[in-house]
Amino acid sequence: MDRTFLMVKPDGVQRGLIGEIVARLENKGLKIVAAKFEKLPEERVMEHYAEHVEKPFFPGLKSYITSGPCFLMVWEGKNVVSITRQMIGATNPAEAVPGTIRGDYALEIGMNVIHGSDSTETAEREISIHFKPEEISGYERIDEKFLY
Ligand code: RTP
Ligand code: MG
Repeated sequence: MDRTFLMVKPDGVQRGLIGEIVARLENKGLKIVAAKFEKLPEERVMEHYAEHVEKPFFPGLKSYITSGPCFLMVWEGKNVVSITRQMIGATNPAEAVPGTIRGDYALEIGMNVIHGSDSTETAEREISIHFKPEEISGYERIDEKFLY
C-alpha cells in the first residue's frame, strides 16, 4: 500500500489543529501508521528541505519550522500521496481552495499549517529521514472492506 509523510507544522500545533487534521484524514479512509511529536533538529530540517536550502525564503522557513514542536505522521492508503496533496491544497493559502486544509485554516505562505510529501519517491525519502522502520506499525482498519 502507498505511504506518505505528513507533518502538522508549529503554527498548526500551536493553534490546536492536530485533531482536526487527523480527523479529516481518518474520515477520508486513510490509515495512520506512525506518529510523533517533536521539535525538529536543525540538521533534519536541512535534510528534509534540501531542495530549498539555497532559496531566498529558506532562512524564514527554517526559523518557522523550528519555532516549536511539529506533529509528524506516516499515512497509508491507495494513492495516498496525491489524495493528501489535494486535501492539503495549494502551497500559498491565498490560492488554496476552500475545503482544503490550507484553504480553510491559513492565510500566509510562510504559515501554511501542514506539510505533505509531493511524490511517492519524496515520501519514501521523507519517511526514512523522520522515522525508523520499527516506529511504523501496520494494522487493519475495521472498515477496510468497505473502503477498498
Ligand atoms: P511543503 O513542502 O511544506 O508541504 O509545501 P509545498 O510542497 O506545498 O511547497 P514547497 O514548494 O515544497 O515549499 C516548502 C515550504 O516553504 C515555504 N515557502 N515559502 N515565501 C515563499 O515564497 C515560500 N515558498 C515556499 C512554505 O512553508 C512551503 O510550504
Ligand atoms: Mg514541498
